[in-house]
Amino acid sequence: MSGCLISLEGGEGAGKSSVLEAVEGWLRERGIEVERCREPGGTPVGERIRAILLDPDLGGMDAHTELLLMFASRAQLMRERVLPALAQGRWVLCDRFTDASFAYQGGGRGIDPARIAELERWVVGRRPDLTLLLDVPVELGLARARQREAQPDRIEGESAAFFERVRACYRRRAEAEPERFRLIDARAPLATVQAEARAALEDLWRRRR
Ligand code: Z5A
Repeated sequence: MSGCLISLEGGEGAGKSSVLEAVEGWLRERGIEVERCREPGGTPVGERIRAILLDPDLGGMDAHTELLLMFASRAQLMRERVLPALAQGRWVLCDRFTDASFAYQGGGRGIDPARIAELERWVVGRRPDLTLLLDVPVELGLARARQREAQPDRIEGESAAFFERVRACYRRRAEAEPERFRLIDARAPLATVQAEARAALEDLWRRRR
């Protein structure tokens, strides 16, 4: 059986990392082999690209450069980890995937989504089997993220208006593809959010058995 590709998406401080832990544990308890990765990054090449993308000293980066670097990291991740894992029947859990490019570089920076879709066809060629979208109001997410980190990275330093556009774009994508997305209200306590995420995985698991 070929594996499943599951992505976690959401704005700043939505709780993706915290939810990934819970979801991974649930899958392993069921004997499913899991490949966990993050974007940008997830490979030695991708982690170097990530360092460039998030460096707060590189404030002059053009939006198209940013988009192409996101996809350069993704190209490496697909070939080095995602495609081999899926071919071996593993479930891939990815902390962000192509929807993030539509939301941040499309919604946030204003790049034409048709351009991003071209890159998606060329570099990725598929969408996740399931996308968990952790939706949280921008102010709440930023407050959570601020508690955790001292200095914001290059993208975290963007304005609240930028993050509002990102959130709106994510929500539109979830509305347009309800069969792929599970929209989770991430204002709820973490245990509730984790339980909803596990329930979505359980649905997928039952359908695949
Ligand atoms: N990016 C892009 O622009 N284009 C792309 O194509 C891709 C990415 C792939 C790096 O992503 C940046 O790259 C990101 C988008 C951009 N920039 N931004 N902004 P990242 O995923 O590595 O970084 P991130 O978005 O900054 O993730 P994060 O801030 O680490 O968020 P999180 O993983 O969703 O949150 P968390 O670490 O699980 O939780 C944050 C805190 O909130 C923590 O203290 C938790 O204990 C707390 N928390 C979480 N959930 C709850 C609930 N439910 N209640 C109370 N407290 C909670």
